[in-house]
Amino acid sequence: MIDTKEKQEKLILVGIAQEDVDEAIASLEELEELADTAGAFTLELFLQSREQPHPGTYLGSGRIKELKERIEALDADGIVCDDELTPAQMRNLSDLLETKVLDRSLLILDIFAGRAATHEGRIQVELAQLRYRATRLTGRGVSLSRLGGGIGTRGPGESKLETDRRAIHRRIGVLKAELEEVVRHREQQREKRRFGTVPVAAIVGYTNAGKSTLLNTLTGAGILAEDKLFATLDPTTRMLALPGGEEILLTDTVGFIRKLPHHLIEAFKSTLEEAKYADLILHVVDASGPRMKSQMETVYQTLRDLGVEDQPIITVFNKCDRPLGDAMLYDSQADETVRISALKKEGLEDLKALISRVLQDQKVYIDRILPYADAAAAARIRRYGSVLEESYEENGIHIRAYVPKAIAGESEGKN
Ligand SMILES: Nc1nc2c(ncn2[C@@H]2O[C@H](COP(=O)(O)OP(=O)(O)OP(=O)(O)O)[C@@H](O)[C@H]2O)c(=O)[nH]1
Ligand SMILES: [Mg+2]
Repeated sequence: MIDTKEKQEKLILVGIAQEDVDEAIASLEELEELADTAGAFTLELFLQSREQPHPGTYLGSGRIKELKERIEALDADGIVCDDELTPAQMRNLSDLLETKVLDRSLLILDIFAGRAATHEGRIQVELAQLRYRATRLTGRGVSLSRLGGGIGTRGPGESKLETDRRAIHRRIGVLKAELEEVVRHREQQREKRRFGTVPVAAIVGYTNAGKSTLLNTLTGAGILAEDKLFATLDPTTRMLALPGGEEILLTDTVGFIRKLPHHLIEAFKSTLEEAKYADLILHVVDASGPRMKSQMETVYQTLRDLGVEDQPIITVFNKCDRPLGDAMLYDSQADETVRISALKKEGLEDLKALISRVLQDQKVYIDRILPYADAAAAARIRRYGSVLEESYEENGIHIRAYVPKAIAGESEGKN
């Protein structure tokens, strides 16, 4: 991600503590990781306690003066505010501070732009970036022009981001149409998978929790896993064989983070929605991290926002090879929990057994007579279900079995 031709930007990170100072500091520290991932160097953290961000300037006027002095003293290239700024706040701050002003959303968008590898990923990122820009280029608010180059101006791939307002709106139209096409194709694939009735488990979790490492460990998927935020953007799906011989599809996808920009959620909806159509959610948690609880809360909030509500959840407490913090490893929102180390390959058998069990619980009991002509249905039940009894009778095959809901629905009404 770090472009060696560009000089590393030195930034001051600015946050507001509303009630909980620890929470605000944790959020700023995470912003520092984001800045690092985007290739910038953090000079210092600058926190103001305020009930609300100032509606016009984010910070109060006294603190703005102080911040300006710090910018000069440290020779900073710019600042990053920990919340998404309104167009007015961004314009006013950059006028008052006479420096480059970024916000958390721009930073995340910039990282995504550097990560997007597939056609779909690129469209989604560019769309999110342009929508963010479109609101900031109205009226005389060309505050983005002060960005110069570097963070906040990089498009996906090598492309340079549009700065002309009318051109932006035109491009948004083109991208939207392209994305709809890609999404339609993807939904068709999803339908095909459904029809195949192999259950799908979606791996979700906070960024850097170890989702890709888990998929790699379980299936040898060979996808990039690294100690950076948002290493994965595009969904990867692999087959996993469970101890009972049953097979499932595992999908790894983009991680969540607090204050995920809504433009990104909007643009990445089809990717994020992988979880919505899954039969089972594997919620991977970094159990060794100091922010475990608030990260889990963010994940659940994001899942609710995406309308993921009905699926069973297995919470996978990962990185248990490391010293764990004081927090208790339990999760009242999950159906089951398990402790593992994806890196050291510990606890994987327990996890697989748990997946089998939860999927088994998902199955429904059927007691049916299938006409002999419908041999395919019987074969599917044998393949994907657990048969309790099978006998050949005058009018067909009598089967009692536990089967996935999809299969139960399929042969319904035929008995
Ligand atoms: N100690 C330890 N480190 C782990 C474990 N699992 C993953 N990691 C490390 O955690 C970092 C992040 O792992 P990833 O698998 O990329 O995490 P991710 O959830 O896919 O992250 P994003 O794709 O960025 O959202 C990597 O440096 C891994 O080596 C584990 O069980 N123990
Ligand atoms: Mg990943």
